Amino acid sequence: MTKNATAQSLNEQFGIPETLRFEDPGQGMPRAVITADAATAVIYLHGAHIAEYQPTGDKPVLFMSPKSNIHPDKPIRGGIPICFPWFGPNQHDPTAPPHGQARLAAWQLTQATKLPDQRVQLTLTRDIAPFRLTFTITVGQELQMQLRTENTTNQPAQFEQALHTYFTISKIHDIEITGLAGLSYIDKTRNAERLTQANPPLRFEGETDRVYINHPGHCTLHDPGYKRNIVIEKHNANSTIVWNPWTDKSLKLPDLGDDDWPGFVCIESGNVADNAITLAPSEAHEMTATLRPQPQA
Ligand code: TA6
Repeated sequence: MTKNATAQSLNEQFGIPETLRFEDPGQGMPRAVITADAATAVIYLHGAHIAEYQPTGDKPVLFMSPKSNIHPDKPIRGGIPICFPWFGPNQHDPTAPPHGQARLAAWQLTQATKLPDQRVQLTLTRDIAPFRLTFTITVGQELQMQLRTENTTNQPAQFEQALHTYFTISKIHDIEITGLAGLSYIDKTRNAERLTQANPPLRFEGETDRVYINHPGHCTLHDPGYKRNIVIEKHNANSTIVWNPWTDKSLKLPDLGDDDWPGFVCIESGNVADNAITLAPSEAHEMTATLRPQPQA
C-alpha cells in the first residue's frame, strides 16, 4: 500500500535511476518526476494529476496556472484533472465538490516501469465507492492515458468522467479545433441550449463552454503560433468538452491569473451528460485518450 506515501518511501519502492524520482514540493503532496528519452512529465499522486508533459525538443503541452493551489483539499488548476464520478456540479448535492472527488483524492501508485521502448508507465488506483479506478499513464513521444472503472458492488452504478486537459497555446484568438463539425453540443454559456457545430473549424471569440455529445472520434488542436498541431485521440470516450473562460469568467477564478485565459484551451475527453455510463454489477469500462503533438507542415 502506498496510501499517504512520502517521496522517500516512493523513491525506495518505485524510483528508477535517471528516469523516475519522487519529490514533495510541500503540503505532503508527493509527485513523480519522469525523465523519459522522448519526454518529461510530472504527476502528483493527489488526484493522479498529470501536471506537466513536454516532448523532448518541443514546448510544454499542458498549461498550469501560476496561481494554482497545490493542496490536499483543493483541485489543481491546469494539467489534466480527472473528473469523476460526475462532471460539473453534482446534480443532487450542491455542496459536493464540482467534478467529483477523484481529483481531490490521494491515489495509490501500484506500478512504475520503464518499457522496452524506453517509454515510462505508471499505474495509480483509487476507490471511489462504488467504483475502483485504475489510471495508467504512458509517457513517450505521445501521452497515453487509460482510465479503468470497475463497479465493485452487486448493484448497477452510473458515472460521468472526463480527462479535463488544459493545453498551453500561443493565443486563443489564433487557434482552431477540427473534428467537431456537425456534432450536437450542449452550450453551457447559453443555458445548456443544444446546438449543432457548424462545418468550419471551431474558433474562439468569447467564453466557450461546450459539451459535444456522441463524439467517439478524435479532434485536432491547430496552433499556428506554436507551429504545432495536437491530435486528441480517444476510445470509449463519447464526449468532448471544450472550454475557455475568456475575460469575465477568469476574474471569478482566484486560482487563475486575470491575463492567463488567452494562453490555454481545455479539450477534454470523457463520457458526460447523454454519454454517462451505467455499469452492471462487477462490470468494468476502460476509456483511453492519447495526446499526439505534431509539427505543423
Ligand atoms: O470543463 C468546463 C467546465 O465544466 C467549466 O464549466 C468550468 O467550470 C471548468 O470546467 C472548470 O471547472 P473547475 O471546477 O475546475 O473550476
